[in-house]
Amino acid sequence: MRLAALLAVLLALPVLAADKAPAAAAAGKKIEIKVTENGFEPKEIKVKKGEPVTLSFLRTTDRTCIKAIDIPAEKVKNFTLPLDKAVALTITPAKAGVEKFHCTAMAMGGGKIVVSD
Ligand SMILES: [Cu+2]
Repeated sequence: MRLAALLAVLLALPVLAADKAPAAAAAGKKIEIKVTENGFEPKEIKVKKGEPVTLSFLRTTDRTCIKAIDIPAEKVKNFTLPLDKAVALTITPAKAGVEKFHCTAMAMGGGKIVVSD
């Protein structure tokens, strides 16, 4: 009896995992951030701890130094932002707090990812 129950659980597990994967992907949030002459727009975004979020960056100007960015807390370094072409980056912030993002060249731009519990 116990063995049968255990087998039933083991057989059910992959099905449960397969069920959950698409839901989790669908729940993944996407946030668009533009890089204009005013810098990052928006400068501050809000996300939840432990939830994957896709940041889509679109740089629309050559007139700032923000041509590549760093997000030190996510170990993102020199992520290149081509002109007029959106590029996506998925992160899953592990703890609540504020993660900064800025230009690679001079650590400018003052972007903030506010991570809540
Ligand atoms: Cu800069």
